[in-house]
Amino acid sequence: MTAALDAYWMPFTANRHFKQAPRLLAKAEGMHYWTADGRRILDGVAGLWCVNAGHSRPEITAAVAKQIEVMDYAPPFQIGHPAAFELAEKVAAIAPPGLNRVFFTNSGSESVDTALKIALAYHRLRGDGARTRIIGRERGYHGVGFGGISVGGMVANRKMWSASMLPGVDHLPHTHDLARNAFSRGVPSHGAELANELERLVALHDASTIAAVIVEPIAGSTGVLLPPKGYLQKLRELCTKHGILLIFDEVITGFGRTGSAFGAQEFGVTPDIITCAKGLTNGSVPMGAVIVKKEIYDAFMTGPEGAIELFHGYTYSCHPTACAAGIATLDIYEKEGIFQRVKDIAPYWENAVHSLKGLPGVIDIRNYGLVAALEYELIAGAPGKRGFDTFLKAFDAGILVRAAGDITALSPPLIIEKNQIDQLIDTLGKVLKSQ
Ligand code: PXG
Ligand code: PLP
Repeated sequence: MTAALDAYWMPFTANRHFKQAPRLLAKAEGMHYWTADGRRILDGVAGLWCVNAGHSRPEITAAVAKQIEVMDYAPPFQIGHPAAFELAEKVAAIAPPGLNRVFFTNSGSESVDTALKIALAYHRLRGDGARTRIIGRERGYHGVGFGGISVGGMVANRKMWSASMLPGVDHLPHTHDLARNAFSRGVPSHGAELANELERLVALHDASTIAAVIVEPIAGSTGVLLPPKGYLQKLRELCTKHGILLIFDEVITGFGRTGSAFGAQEFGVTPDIITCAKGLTNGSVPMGAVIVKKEIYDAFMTGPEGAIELFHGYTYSCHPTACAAGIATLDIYEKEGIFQRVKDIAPYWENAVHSLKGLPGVIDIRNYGLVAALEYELIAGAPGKRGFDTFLKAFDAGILVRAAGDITALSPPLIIEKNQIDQLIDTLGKVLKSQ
């Protein structure tokens, strides 16, 4: 028997609609969920872009169980525990060269807020305290903290709180351009010049007032928006030219999704700060991290040795169970060559998703690594309806996909096999044909 549904206020959910016909998951293993009534569902979105090594991995379960038995909790301020240092070293070892100092949080949203605070404090500590502006991007998603929604670019996440945004934030234009790039395979050819919009913002505000630019290498939450060829490189060049820190929000692109450890390596562009979460613990225990260049860390290590250098942290920063999960997760990625696996299977994935071209309402298909999206023609007067209906019908048909407005996003666990790709895409195809 399921408990009453009234008390729980569900996040990012149509609560009343859901509670009329609840969709309840009860068990997960490998590539699958099972519903409370025993139906098996193929997971096409790695939970929520996070279960990269597949569900309920025994190695992670054992590590977490052992840790919680030995030591349930350890305070993170002015005292430490070995697993935190071990995990930080492991994260640094797979991060791009030069990014080797790691601050732990409990989510992507906290990682973003932390990164923004570090960027602002960094400039101030170096005597460049007029750099207070942060530049985000339209259609960006950086979590739901006040910092994250300020630099983010999703109107529904912003409009209720518009008077409470961080001051001085501005936005680059998004790079989504179906007129020129529809049905691209991999990164689209057109749009690198949009990075030059940063020059316009510099001309407007002056570089001396800008602390950082934050972008997702691939925007996930708004429907898989890929960086045009050369765009991230150009952004990097302009940030360097103007002394602006470049932050890559890799909450989704981190830990193998693109075929490299981070999008930074995949796209050959090294930011100054990376935010991550999700795949860090394979989604098993909440955890996020901010990875910074050593120079940034060093800028803080200047006052008296007995003084706290950064007045920031969370009760659950580097929680022992999260650290244990993170260590076990990174071990799996390494042992099983998970990131390389993505590169190997990506061409098959690309062909499979693009086989849906021509189905009713489909106006774009795009892909990279083990991510893809299908975009649908808007139904007049009902934005988001086609995306949500597709999600509901797909769930009934035994696959979990993600609706982002009128876009279906796909991001399966990175252990997906070819026959499971076939099943996912065939089922989605049938759903689209039936609409
Ligand atoms: N940055 C990025 C790039 C993200 O994708 C966050 C920050 C926030 O992380 P937390 O752990 O605070 O949720 C995310 C999270 C979706 C969807 O619909 C994606 C996310 C969260 C919720 C929904 O695809 N990504
Ligand atoms: N609110 C109160 C009253 C607290 O005492 C604390 C932490 O001690 C917080 C919020 C912040 O919680 P956390 O450290 O889990 O983010």
